[in-house]
Amino acid sequence: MKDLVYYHFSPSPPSRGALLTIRNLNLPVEIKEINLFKKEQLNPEFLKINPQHCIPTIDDDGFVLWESRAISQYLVESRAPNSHLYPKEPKKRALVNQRLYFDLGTLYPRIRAICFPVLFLGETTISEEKTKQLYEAFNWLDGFLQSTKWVAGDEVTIADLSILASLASIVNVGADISKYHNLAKWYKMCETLPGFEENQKGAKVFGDAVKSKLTSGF
Ligand SMILES: N[C@@H](CCC(=O)N[C@@H](CS)C(=O)NCC(=O)O)C(=O)O
Repeated sequence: MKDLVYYHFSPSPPSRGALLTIRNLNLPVEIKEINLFKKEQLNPEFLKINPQHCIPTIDDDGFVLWESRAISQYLVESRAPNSHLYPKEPKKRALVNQRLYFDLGTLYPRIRAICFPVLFLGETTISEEKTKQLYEAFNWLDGFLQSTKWVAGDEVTIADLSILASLASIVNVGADISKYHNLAKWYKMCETLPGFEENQKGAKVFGDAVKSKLTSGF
């Protein structure tokens, strides 16, 4: 069986999220970079693989899948079905899913609402309203972490990895998490996770790209 192929762009938060799952499972992988700044996702060869032209995308011996959280779920289920990274027990799994959907539907869209217009649409400031929305999401996340060590329980899961990739991106733009004590403690604890440094490197490139176009910060 061939190694898993991972189409990746390191500044991209979702792309780093599923890569963290690969690193935490310690899977052999062939990474193929798709440079979004050069619009390589629109190359005909990549469009044949993923007509929706988004990364991350995997090719697992001919099985193609995109959507970072679906990739993480698939990789744990296919490679390490008994792993705590995606627990099988229904209530534990439901909580992991809820946190993943929180990232997909709330946290990451609020980060994207700040960064996408700066990176691609010529905006140079961050509105008060968008900042308020971001910090509201931090506050909810801080609340999740009040009674558990990790975002969905006392063991690390793919929800932590997905949220880490999102959060590191906006922290590198300059967002301040220090007032959210549980969140700040969790972020520090994430330093122990495989792939943390690699994620930080990509998040820094992302943060620097956004900051280079801003005339003022948060
Ligand atoms: N919900 C998707 C989002 C994927 C996504 O939007 N990826 C962006 C980079 S952050 C992308 O590939 N953009 C290029 C394009 O859509 O053409 C996921 O989590 O994988």
